[in-house]
Amino acid sequence: ALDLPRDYNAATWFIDRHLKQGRADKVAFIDADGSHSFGQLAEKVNRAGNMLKGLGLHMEDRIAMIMLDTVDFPAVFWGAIKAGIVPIPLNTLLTTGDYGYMLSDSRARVLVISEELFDKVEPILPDLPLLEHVVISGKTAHGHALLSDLLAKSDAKLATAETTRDDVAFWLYSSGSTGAPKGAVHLQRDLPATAVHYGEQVLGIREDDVTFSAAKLFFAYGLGNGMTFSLHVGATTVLLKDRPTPDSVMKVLKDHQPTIFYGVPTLYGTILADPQHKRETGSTRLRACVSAGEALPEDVGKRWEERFGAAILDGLGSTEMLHIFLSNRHGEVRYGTSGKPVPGYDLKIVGDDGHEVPQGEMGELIVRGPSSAVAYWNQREKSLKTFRGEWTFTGDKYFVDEEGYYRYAGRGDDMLKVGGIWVSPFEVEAALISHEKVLEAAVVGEADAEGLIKPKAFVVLAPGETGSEVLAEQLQAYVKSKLAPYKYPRWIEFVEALPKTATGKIQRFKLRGGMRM
Ligand code: 3SK
Repeated sequence: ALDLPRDYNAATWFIDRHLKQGRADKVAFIDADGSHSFGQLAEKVNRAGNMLKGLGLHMEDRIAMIMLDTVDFPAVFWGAIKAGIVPIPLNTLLTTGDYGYMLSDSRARVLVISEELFDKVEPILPDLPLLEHVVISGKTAHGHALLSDLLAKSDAKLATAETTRDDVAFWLYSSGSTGAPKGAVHLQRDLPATAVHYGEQVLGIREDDVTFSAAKLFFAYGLGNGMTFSLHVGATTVLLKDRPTPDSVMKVLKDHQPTIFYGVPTLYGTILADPQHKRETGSTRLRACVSAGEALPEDVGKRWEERFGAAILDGLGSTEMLHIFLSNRHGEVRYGTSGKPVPGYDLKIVGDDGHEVPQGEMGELIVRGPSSAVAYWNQREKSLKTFRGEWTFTGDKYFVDEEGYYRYAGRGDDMLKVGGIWVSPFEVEAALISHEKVLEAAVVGEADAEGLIKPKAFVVLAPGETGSEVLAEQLQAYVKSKLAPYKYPRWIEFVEALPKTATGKIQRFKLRGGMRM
């Protein structure tokens, strides 16, 4: 474990240290508005911390952030941490209903939200009595306060809160296979642990790197990639506010020539689908790429390395462990595997009885390491199942091959990872079933042409209804209107009945890879 002092606030290392180390004028972030130096960032962080205190917040109070990737994100996140206040970045792609749940579950007293996303929360604000202030990042206040105005009025000096390494620093919500999302509670010590063990020791990030993460800052993967790792070594980070499409990503690669790029398998696959996309039309300085979120198909890794001249380090991480704890290494990449344990983390593969299985056999992957969340907020039973003493149960099935590489073998539950983000089949099924023409539905993961998993729905129609392409499209549009759009089923197959157990449970395993009754 890292030798952190007991009295510890992560902002001292990640933000304020750069001023003492002569980086005040070095560029920390480049976003849609231009460049922001480490000195400017440190001042903005102080102003953000003072802003929150000025709004009446005290140590351990919580704020929610629904923020696109601009420099306002690190300013608010670190301002809160430096003041001992707990920031909770939320996925920016969710629905009004999702936000209603998370804002009331977290009891956040302040919400900082990008102006582009305000309409998603506006209808629920009257139902959130504990939410006292809404602050808008952007130029249109929508009847609330503008972050820029509040920052301008706040003091540029802020005393660091007297936290310890074991104080709660921030939360991140993780989706579950059943029920509501769970707030994973992370400590001050967790951010430096991922920056040292993965960022420095595996990825080898350096001060002269320029990094770009297509995975957004709200996501644990993006939080490390697009913020913590660079701040740990004093590197420069490019932030993309827009959705990461192949074209927008290639434009950032071309314009900013990053040396490190972090993506997810779906994105690597779609970039490769256009033969014009290559090292010469992107970044000629690329020296390392990272993939996580879902298993990287072997072929995608090999084709990317050939075309872009930089290997992809595929790894496995989780919101609960904060970042990657199992990864391929430079010079030892084995595509089609998740590599080997990251230094500082112990891994075991266990059977249903909790005992380690013999080498080569499949079981559940469990992990012990210095960045594990301590619990899920307000969810005792789910916490007990996941955080068992020092070990965190991942729910992922793995086996280790003869050379010690970990190979992914699926999920222990029915959850799907789509473009790196968890999707619960139950949620998609519930959306489908709420359509008047649908009687029953079952959703499973199906590999697309690139070998990447997407939701597929098997639908039993209500009596008198007939399946057609038009109806399938209507149902897809319907799901998109009810849930975050990335959750919609890419294929819909109409069936007479679903396979079920004697007790009426849908046997999803029979639907994977096609209907087998
Ligand atoms: O969810 C994931 O797959 C993930 C991967 C890497 C780092 C962090 C996370 C949450």
